[in-house]
Amino acid sequence: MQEIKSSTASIQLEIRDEILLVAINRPEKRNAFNDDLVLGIEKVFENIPPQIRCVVIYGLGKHFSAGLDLSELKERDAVQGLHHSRMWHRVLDKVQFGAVPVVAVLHGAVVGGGLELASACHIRVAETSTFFALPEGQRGIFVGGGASVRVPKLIGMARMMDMMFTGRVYKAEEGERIGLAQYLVEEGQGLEKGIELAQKIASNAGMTNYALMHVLPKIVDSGQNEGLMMESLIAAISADAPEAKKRLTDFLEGRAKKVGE
Ligand code: 1HE
Repeated sequence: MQEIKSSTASIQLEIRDEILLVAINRPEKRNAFNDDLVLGIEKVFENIPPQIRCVVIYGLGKHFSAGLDLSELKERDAVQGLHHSRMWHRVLDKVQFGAVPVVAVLHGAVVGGGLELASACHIRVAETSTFFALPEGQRGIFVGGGASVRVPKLIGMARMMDMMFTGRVYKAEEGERIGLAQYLVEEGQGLEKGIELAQKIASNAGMTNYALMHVLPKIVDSGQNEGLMMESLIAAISADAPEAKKRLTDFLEGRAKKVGE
């Protein structure tokens, strides 16, 4: 077990074969993100060991994360606020567009910046205690960690507006139904499920994971013509890789699993 530690927060790291487990460890403040913790996340995603093929991130204690540490927010002026928000963008871009896919395992509060981190990950698993909210609306502020870009892509703009206008809280089951999470599991089962999914992701061809992480979001953000051209290019490059050729041969010669096996 490795630890990234500052005077106010820590992140625990554990390697299990090709999977890196990242545990946010500030339970006494409900894993609220002060700058130390945000920069700790950056350090983790800048230094993914080369053998790692997938990350699983989760929170220690009763909650995934209570979002931004509000005690730091009070002291900032507008210019500092701008730079602070851009720091979150920089760090969460390293999560979303880093070396390997990231599975978030959620429980308890996934609110504000906690939801911003979760929405920068590639797959979300929610335990039944999970609740999702964007309390920025009630705190008199606006999201600053990328939620306005990433959350509407999961649930649509109208639902995000509702969450901020009215303080609506989505419980786990409803959150899974609308797309805030892809998997709903019993309490205490999240990490096991997250690792199971990470193992599947790790067993993919590297080029497929790369295309999903780095190309698909650009296709989605682009116009139809550009998107279709990018799709053709990445399809051709992926299929040309020796690993793809081997996987296709394995299937054709009866050595690969069928769909659903
Ligand atoms: C905090 C924070 C925090 C807890 N910043 N200190 N996020 C919010 O508006 C959510 C605010 N937090 C809550 O609503 C609740 O804490 C929870 C529902 C998440 C958890 O409740 P509970 O009963 O388990 O814990 P608690 O007793 O409220 O909190 C325990 C301690 O954590 C307490 O400190 P203590 O010194 O009195 O023990 C709380 O003050 C502290 N704590 N949450 C600072 N968020 C990039 S922009 C993103 C913008 C946002 O994320 S805004 C949303 C902020």
